[in-house]
Amino acid sequence: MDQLNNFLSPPAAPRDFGFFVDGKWQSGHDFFVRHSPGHGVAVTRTAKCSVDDLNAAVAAARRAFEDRRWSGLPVGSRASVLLRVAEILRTRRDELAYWETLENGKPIAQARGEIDHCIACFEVGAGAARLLHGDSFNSLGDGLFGMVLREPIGVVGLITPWNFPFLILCERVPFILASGCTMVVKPSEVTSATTLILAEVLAEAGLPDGVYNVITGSGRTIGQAMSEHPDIDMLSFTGSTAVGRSCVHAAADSNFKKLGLELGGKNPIIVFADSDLEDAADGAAFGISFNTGQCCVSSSRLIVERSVAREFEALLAEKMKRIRVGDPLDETTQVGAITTEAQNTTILDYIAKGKTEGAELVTGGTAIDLGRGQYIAPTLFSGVSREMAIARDEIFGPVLCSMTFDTVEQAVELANDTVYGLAASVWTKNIDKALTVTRRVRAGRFWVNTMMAGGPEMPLGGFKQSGWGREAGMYGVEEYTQVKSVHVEIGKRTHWIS
Ligand code: TXE
Repeated sequence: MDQLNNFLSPPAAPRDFGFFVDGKWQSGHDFFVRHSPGHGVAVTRTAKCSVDDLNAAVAAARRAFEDRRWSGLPVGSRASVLLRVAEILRTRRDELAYWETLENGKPIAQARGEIDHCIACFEVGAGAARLLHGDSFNSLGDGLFGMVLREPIGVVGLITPWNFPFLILCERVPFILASGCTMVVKPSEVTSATTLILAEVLAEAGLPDGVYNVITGSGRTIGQAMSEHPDIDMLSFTGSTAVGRSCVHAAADSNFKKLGLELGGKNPIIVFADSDLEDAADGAAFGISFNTGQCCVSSSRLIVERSVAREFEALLAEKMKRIRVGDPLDETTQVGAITTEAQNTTILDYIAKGKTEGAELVTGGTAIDLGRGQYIAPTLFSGVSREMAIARDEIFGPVLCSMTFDTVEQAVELANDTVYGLAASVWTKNIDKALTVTRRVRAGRFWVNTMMAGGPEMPLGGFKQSGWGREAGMYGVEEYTQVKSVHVEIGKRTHWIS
C-alpha cells in the first residue's frame, strides 16, 4: 500500500486493478482510467473485461454452486466466514474509505461511516444465515407431513452503480452469501476499486474459490450480457430506471431469470406547520445534500404546509448556505464532488430548466469553482408546480424543489404524484398526522421526524417504478432463495389401483 500516501492526498500514480475469477486475479488487456472527480487526477486503472471473461466467471460460479462447496457447509461455518469478513473490513476501513472517496468524490468522513455500515451488513448477514429456515405443515392429516425447504436460487449476477459503490455492494453480498448462492459482480466502470478489494477480503476470510467473482467493464457490454446470460439464475440490479427496464426485457428474452431491481426515486419530504421547523430544516438540508444528492433516497421534493412555507424555506436556505462543500479528502467537508462529468452536466441542465420553467431560485443554482474537480452548490427552488420537469424527474443532484399544501389530503396526494415510490419522510409533532401519512404514502422506506436513518436489519426497496424485491435483513436473504414443498407419506399408502 505504498501508493496510499497516508490517505491524505490522491496517489502519485493510478493504482492498477485486475479482475477476479475462480479465486484467481487476472490482468486485463485494455483499461478504464478513472480520474478523481474531486481532484481531476488519475487514481485507478481497471480492466475492460470481455464477454468471454464474463462467461468464464459465470462458469466458475456455476461449478462452485453445483458442487455445493459453499451452500453445503454447515451454516455455522458460513456465518464464521461472514464474521471474519467484518473483522478484516474493520482493519482496512481507512483504505477502503480512501479509494471510495477518490473514485466517487464523497467526503472521507462520510465514506468511513459507510464502511462501518458495511461491516454491520456482514455481521447481520452472518446472523441471517443462521436464522434462515423453512417451514412445516403438521396439519395435513395423520398420513401426510409437509415441509417447505428454502434453497439458494443459484448463480446471482450483481450490477451496482457509482453513487454508493461499496455500501450498495455490502447491502447485497452478505445476504446473497447467507442464502448459499454463488455470484458474479459487475461494479460501475467508474467505481470498481472497493468491489475488487472485497474479493481480497473474502478470500482471506476463507470464502471458497469461485463463490465471489468480479468482472469489470462497461454496462453496455458486460451488464447487458449479464442480463441476457442463460446461466445466471437471478440478477440484482441497482441503477437507472431505463437500464432496469432493459434488464426486464433481457430476462424475458433469455431464461426468465428472477430480478431484484432498485431504481430511481423522487422522494417527498412532508413538513407540517406543527413540526419542529428547525429539526425539519436540518433534515431537509441533509436529505438533499447527503452524497451531493446522488442518492436514490434523496428527499428531493419538499411538500410544506403553506402557512409556514416562507418561514421554513428561509430557515432551510440559511442552513443550505452553511453546508461545507469542498475537497472530499478534507476531514471537515460535508458535501464533496459530483461523481461524473455527465452527471454534473445533467444537474446543471436541470437547474437551468427550473429557471426557465418559472421556479424561484432561493439559494445555490451554480457550480462551485475550487480550482479542480466538479462541485455544485446545494440548491433550493421555491414555487415549484407539479408539472415542472424538476418536480417530476430524478435529477440525482443537490437540487430541492419546494411545493405547498393546505390539508393532509393534499399532502398525501402530492407525495404520491410520482411514478416512483422509493422513500418518503414526514415531519410533525402530531401522531395522527404522522401515522396517516405513513400509511397512505406509497414508498418502500419511511422516516418520521428523521432522515436516512436505518440499519441492515431493515429491508430496502421500492414501490411502483422504484423497483422489485427487497434487499438486506431477513427479507433480503429470502429474496435469494426459492421454496420447495416436500410431501412425506406417513404409514401405509392407500393404493390407487387395488
Ligand atoms: O446509471 P446506469 P448511470 C440514475 C440517476 C442517474 C441516472 C444515470 O438518475 O442520473 O441513473 O446514471 C450498468 N445493462 N441512477 O447512467 O447506466 C452500469 O455499468 C446492464 C439511480 O450511471 O443505470 C452500472 O454498473 N447494466 C441509481 C449500472 O448499470 C448496465 C444509481 C448503473 O448505471 C447497462 C445510479 C445495460 N444496458 C444511477 N448499462 C439509484 N437509484 O441508486 C449500464 N449498466
